[in-house]
Amino acid sequence: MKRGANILIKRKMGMTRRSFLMELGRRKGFRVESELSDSVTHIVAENNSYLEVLDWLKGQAVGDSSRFELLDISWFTACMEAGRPVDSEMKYRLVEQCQSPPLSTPELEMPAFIATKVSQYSCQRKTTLDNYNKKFTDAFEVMAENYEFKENEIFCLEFLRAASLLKSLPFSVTRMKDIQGLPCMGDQVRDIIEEIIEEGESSRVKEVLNDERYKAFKQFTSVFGVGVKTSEKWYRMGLRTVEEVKADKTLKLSKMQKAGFLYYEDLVSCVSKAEADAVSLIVKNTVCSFLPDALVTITGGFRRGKNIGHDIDFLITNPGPREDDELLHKVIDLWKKQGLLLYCDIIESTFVKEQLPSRKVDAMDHFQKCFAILKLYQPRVDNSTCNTSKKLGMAEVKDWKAIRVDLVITPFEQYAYALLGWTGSRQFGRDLRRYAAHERKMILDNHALYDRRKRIFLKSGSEEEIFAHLGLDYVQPWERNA
Ligand code: DCT
Ligand code: MG
Repeated sequence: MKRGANILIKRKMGMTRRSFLMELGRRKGFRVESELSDSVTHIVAENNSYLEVLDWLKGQAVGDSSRFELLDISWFTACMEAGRPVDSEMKYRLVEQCQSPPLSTPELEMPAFIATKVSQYSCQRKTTLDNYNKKFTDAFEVMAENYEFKENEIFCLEFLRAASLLKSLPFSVTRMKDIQGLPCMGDQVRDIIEEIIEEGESSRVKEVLNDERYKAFKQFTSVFGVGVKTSEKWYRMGLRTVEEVKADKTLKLSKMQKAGFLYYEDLVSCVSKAEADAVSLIVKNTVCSFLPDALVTITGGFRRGKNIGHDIDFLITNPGPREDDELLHKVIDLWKKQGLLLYCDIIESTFVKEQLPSRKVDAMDHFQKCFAILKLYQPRVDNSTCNTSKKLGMAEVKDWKAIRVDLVITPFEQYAYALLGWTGSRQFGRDLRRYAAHERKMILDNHALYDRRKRIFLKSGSEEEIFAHLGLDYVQPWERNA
């Protein structure tokens, strides 16, 4: 930032102050850019007049400069205090004053701060688990789920994107003005936000929550192995609850669904971080007993810092030159022998070398994998001397919990792509692929990144390299809770 025709020291001080304020803004969750770009919405200056900033803007080849709000530093300070963007009222605006124009072209190094427009892609936002807009995002997720049950993908995605966007905001939305200029805020979404602001709840969401079909589908899909198609079939048969399905002995259930009903209570109760750590130890020990150098990484929600989940996802790779196609089978066989395996479905790899990545946004990948249910023994906290499943008087004590575990085996050279994909969130992954396709003419999936213009595969040894290939700032796993 320029401080008039001042000497070097002052300018240096200016840069330090600028860095400090930029850092402060970023820490508070604002998007503060160091350079002017298309996404900039607000320009903040300190010690520069309206005319000086305007002159500087003219030299920046930005076209119509009226699209920026030119504000005084007092606006930025007010935002920092409020923890949210405050209205750019008159008192904060830089305005033309009766003063003579600067004698020479101002040599503005850079106007102070530039708060940028929020990106429509969640891979260009930081979304931690601190959600300041839960009452809105919960409502959107109900709407999205209802549209998913109706197989209306467009409306479903509209609500998922809106939920994801509000999760990334560093403040609670309290007025319609707060969402002005934000992407992903369609009419349906705005109506619900408005109603929640005014009434405290949304009548449309309430209607869905009381809807017979929604309630039945919600129950059915909570069973492992039951999706929308099966739910539709059962609903048409007049079934409405999990108990009714269980009681109907004429139904043909898949092996997966049978396990889903058998361990229903355990599986609907969430997996805790402590349980994830305990299972992680079992997986690592078993895998390393066969391949000591294997890399076992927990992915999914737990890698994003969540402390509960519906399952535990693992990625397994062998850094050595040799792959072991039998590893997964060996692990599963051992668990069977140890009596730890309650269910498993092994899917063999369908990966074909040199095949282009999948263009589908929600495509399954081709890795060898296993969807399993493990028996996790839990230490009982009681005074009895029995600490295993022994007869306690008349009652049998269950001292284990059924836990859903996904194991995915990846070749080492695809590991970074698999890690990025399996870390999620689902919405973050969708937006990464959408961004790659629409903004970079590249195709990304869990195996590779392909540059369509150059017609080459881009190799990556780490997630950081994938972001770099895509021209994106790196987003940490805990900032991917979109
Ligand atoms: N994923 C993927 N391909 C699949 C399934 C999942 O790339 N066939 C990605 C998307 C998210 C991530 O893997 C983990 O999936 P989930 O376990 O469904 O999601 P989660 O974020 O771990 O959520 P939860 O806490 O409910 O397990
Ligand atoms: Mg998971």
